Amino acid sequence: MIQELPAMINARVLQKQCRAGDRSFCCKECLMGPCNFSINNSIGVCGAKRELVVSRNMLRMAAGGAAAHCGHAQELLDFFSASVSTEKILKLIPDYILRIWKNLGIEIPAKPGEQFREITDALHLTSMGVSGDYADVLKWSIRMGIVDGYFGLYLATNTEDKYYGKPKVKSGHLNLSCINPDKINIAVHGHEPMLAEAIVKQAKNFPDVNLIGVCCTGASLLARHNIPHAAHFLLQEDVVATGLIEAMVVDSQCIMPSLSDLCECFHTKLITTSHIGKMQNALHLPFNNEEEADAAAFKIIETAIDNKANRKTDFEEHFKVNKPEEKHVILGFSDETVPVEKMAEDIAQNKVKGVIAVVGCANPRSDLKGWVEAFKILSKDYYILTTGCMAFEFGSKGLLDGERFFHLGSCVNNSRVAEVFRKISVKLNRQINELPFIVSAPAPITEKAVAIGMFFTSIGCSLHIGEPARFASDPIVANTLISVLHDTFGTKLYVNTDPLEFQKQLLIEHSFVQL
Ligand code: MSK
Repeated sequence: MIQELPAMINARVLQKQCRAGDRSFCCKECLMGPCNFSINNSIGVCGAKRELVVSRNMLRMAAGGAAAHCGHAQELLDFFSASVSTEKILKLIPDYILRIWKNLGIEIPAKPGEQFREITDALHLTSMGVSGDYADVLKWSIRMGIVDGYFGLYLATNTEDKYYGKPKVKSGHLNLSCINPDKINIAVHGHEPMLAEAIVKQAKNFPDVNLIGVCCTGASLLARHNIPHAAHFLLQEDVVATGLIEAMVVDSQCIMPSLSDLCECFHTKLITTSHIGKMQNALHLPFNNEEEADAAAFKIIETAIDNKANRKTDFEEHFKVNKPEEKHVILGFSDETVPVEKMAEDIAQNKVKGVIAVVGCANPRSDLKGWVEAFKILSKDYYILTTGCMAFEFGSKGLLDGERFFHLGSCVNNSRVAEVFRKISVKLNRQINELPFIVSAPAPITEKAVAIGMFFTSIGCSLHIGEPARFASDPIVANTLISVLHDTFGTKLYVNTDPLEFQKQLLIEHSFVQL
């Protein structure tokens, strides 16, 4: 049924993951290398030691993640011709956190746009021959977390809320069953909501159009407009492979380059909309403002309607017979609708041990089934807040009940999680770092997940990283991170790739807090 894969793809071989890079033991910052640090005590051609290389790689990932989130926020501001105002956001940082950062020698960007200078400095200092002090490089990763959190996550979320409204709690539809074989299916995928919002507006005039979301653009449309969420990052190809998608509209971040080849195998029209995110074989429809976004949205709908004639009817029959069971979830939570007061009371009265935020991606290398099961068991003792692809993973297993599991939206909406932590700490009259708040990225994929982890570390949460535990592969780096968290914040770093072990570790080590 599927058309022959283009000869070009057939001739290529799927790349095996590199064992040195997997542990972050590869340095390719200069053309005398690359140097492989798999052997302990090895020294690079320039004299760099392994701990420096692992720390530099970590900072580069955190800087990449911060660039993506700050870029997302900036795109929104440019779109609305809005000026940057971070004053209100920065006022949310508690004084004790500012003091901790000061003791670490970290200052927050003061002037508008300075966050981009910080990202440039992080890349500069990790280029060959600048910083040779691995501990200082690690400190910069925390600094990137702060930039990511306040100038990326908070700024993007607050701007989206201002122009598109704050989500409300509701029941929503999630998984591939939302694809409708009797309609024209348009999938919107990526992270920035501007064009997706324009399509939502225009699609109201076309009753034959079925709009569905993918990845974080999907999570944000689900939370604001109850547009069904078909897939997270990992399932984006499955959406196209149904053979029922007339247009796959992508903006930026987490879009697999494979979509370009995959859409060629079906009738799906791939449409790119970000001025920086282009793909081969795609129709490119960039926009700069609301008027242009409306025009692009109209053209996309027209293109999809015309493309329906190219759909193979066999796919419709196949989907109807094999349609997945519909999944409905409770979603649309924010720091204003999560029951902060009850959570605080339950912590104070030892009814729960704390709150775990399960954030970030769903890496296929990880035991995703095992992680879902582990958090299901942990939810008896903890409230679970969740965002991004892990939220989808919980939803697809029927766990997003709005009682123990709370879906707070897309990746940039992790600022809502931070606000829940801050508000609970205010209610309990305690510092965030004195409370049982754990942020877990059990299956990270992207640089953004590293930046998000560093952000939560910087505000005083304990951090868990699952597979691949890349930065804990070097004992010097791992021990430095553990002692910075312990000595400076009084928090913990959990590096555990085994769901069952992590769950047991928490239940044994983590007792009820005495307030
Ligand atoms: S989409 S960053 S794979 S959570 Fe935000 Fe999922 Fe990770 Fe992308």
